[in-house]
Amino acid sequence: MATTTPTVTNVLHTDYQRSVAAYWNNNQQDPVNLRLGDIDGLYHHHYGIGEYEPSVLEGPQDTRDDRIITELHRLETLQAELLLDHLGDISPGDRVMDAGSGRGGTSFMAHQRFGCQVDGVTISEYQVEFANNQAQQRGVADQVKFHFANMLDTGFKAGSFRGIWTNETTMYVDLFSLFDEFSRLLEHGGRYVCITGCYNDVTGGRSKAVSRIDEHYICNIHPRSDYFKALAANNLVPINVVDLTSYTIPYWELRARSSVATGIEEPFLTAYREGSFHYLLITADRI
Ligand code: GPP
Ligand code: MG
Repeated sequence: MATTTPTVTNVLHTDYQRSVAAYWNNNQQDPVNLRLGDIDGLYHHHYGIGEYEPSVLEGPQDTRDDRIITELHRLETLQAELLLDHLGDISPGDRVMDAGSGRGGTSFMAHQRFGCQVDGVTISEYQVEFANNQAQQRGVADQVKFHFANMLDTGFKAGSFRGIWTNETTMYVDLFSLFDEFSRLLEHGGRYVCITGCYNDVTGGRSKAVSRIDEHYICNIHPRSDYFKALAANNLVPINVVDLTSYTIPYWELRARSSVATGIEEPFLTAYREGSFHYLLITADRI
């Protein structure tokens, strides 16, 4: 339908965007995401928050890893719940957008919670297909739709969304272009929620640990200050900022002890502990 489907045909604009799309089309068999998602069909591409239950490390050795994996998934789901808590009042008649929707985990949770239409956009055609298959299996394909679209230029109608979020996806794009598009898409009073990793302007530039994270995911982590400059430049006014750094460290400590560790655990732990990197939640309203 013309009102719900983006009309942009030229989705990938740059060689960088093509390389990011290729990464997410081709690096999708990592057990750290599939084994966790298989637990309940919510496939996340973000990290976790909250204390883990210490007993998962105890008990029989042969089931220890399964307990850790279940716990990691619980903490990732908790992170998405926290993000959705900040979206404010969303009614079933509203429409919300998941920018960089991955395999759809947060989108399905949003639909469960608000009962509204959810549109996910991603530049990975693999992810679009995976998430739309999930929507079919869940019987919500008429309400939760995933589009092969660029979050910098979605093609959706101006003012058509009550809420937009990015769950760890802003490090792939220029924030000024992104918030320009979100400002166009949100209705007046509409809300934007961002969970991100950003580097600390106070400690200086990009630390070695932060650079290792950038290399690992082919992303470009922004300084904390850029978020607020780009929001202010686009009529998006912060109402809440929460430093989640101390809440995500246990997730990384537990993940480092699991069979699904990927090697990026130590750079995250170093960056967070040395203070060169924050895990931040930012909520802003469109004025
Ligand atoms: C990946 O989630 C998240 C990102 C690629 C963004 C980088 C995030 C920062 C906070 C810097 P994932 O679930 O695909 O990663 P992994 O495979 O490591 O679990
Ligand atoms: Mg993951």
